[in-house]
Amino acid sequence: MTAVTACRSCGGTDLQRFLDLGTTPLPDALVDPGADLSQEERFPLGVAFCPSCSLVQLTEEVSAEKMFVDNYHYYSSFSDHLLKHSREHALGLLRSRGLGPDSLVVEVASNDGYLLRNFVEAGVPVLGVDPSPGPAAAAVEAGVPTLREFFGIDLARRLVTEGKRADVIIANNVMAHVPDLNGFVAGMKHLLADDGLITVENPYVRDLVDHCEFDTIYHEHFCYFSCTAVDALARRHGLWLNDVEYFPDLHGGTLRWHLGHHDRRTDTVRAYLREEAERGLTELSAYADFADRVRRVCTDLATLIRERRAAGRTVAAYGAAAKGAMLLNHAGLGTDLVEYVVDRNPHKQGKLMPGTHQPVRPPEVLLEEQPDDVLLLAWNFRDEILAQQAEYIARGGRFIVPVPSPEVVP
Ligand code: DWN
Ligand code: ZN
Repeated sequence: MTAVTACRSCGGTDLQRFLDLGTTPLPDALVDPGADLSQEERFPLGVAFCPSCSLVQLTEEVSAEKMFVDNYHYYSSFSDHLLKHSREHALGLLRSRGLGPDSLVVEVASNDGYLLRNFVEAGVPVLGVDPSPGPAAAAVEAGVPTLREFFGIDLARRLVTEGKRADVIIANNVMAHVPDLNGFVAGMKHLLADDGLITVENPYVRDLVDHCEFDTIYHEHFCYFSCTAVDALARRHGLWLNDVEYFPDLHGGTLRWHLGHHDRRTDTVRAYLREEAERGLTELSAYADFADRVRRVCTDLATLIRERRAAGRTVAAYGAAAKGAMLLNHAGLGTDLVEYVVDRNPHKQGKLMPGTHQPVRPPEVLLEEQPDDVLLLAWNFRDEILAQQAEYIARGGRFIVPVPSPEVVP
């Protein structure tokens, strides 16, 4: 683990720390039952703002190998909502970019091939890049050519030397996960064909602040983007932030930034940049009270669950998500309060949650055991999961939604 003293985008050394989340385990480092829990690693987690380029970022860095190779069980295909979102993205690009058999679509952090498979079905050549062994193997198995590597300028140079240029580069939920942010963007710039398009998707820091989504802050996410920060990062590498799309229902609020070699900036981008300046997202003031709000949500949530337990109610949780591990740890929700977590990813079932050690079990258990309450750790898929669990609710089950403030539904 290394301390971060300079902005990972602009190099500015005036980083202003505004949040300290203590020491926490790695959010995807689910524990094998029987493992020696005293060996479980925990790392400090602090957040700072860069006044030079407005990038919000962690103040400590854990190695990407440790997080995305040794301890990564995340598979994108376990959310119908995400699969629908990705398919719509692919079909839109097929239409708007006139892609065909002579094109090349590259996806960085292609996971289990959940998105590129749409291009494969359309006969468009693709290349996935993902360092995580499990998801990368699943992608190859699904017929999506995948390089099991980290993406950066070196890999981009190698691909160009091999005669490859990407007509589209897709980078969803990865630009926040790379330690060498400038090398990553330089690599996309180098690999992109002259009239090509880069689309980058990440959760929007404005919604993280507005909805107190502190549990999305963890060691895998080195930084948290505004349009202002992405604009500065793109310009530094000769790319233009030309358009932006907003998806309020994805991962708590996601932006899709469109980058290219040429200035084709839309009024939408200008409006976002103006609004961020007016909102104060380009100054530390927008983050000044965030730590207090986090403390309040954690306290209120723990109190609510203690009261319900004291009244004799049983409490489980849904979603062995990275954000779920963060929430359980920051709010101090051990097995005395939350007994187990259900998740439909079989790679997570049978393991224990990082730090708090709840067993991860299949969602079918909710109907078998009918706990009184279920803490919705995967709140970003609220509609999908509540609909899926209609029978549990019909039998009297209740969900506790933790952010933006604890709420019992229905
Ligand atoms: O950047 C990242 C964000 C965007 O997504 C990555 N760090 C990985 C991931 O973070 P996460 O682990 O917080 O992601 P999810 O996708 O919110 O996790 C949802 C969990 O819930 C997964 O383990 C799958 C599970 N799930 C389920 O069991 N039943 C999800 C759905 C929709 C379901 O119906
Ligand atoms: Zn900076």
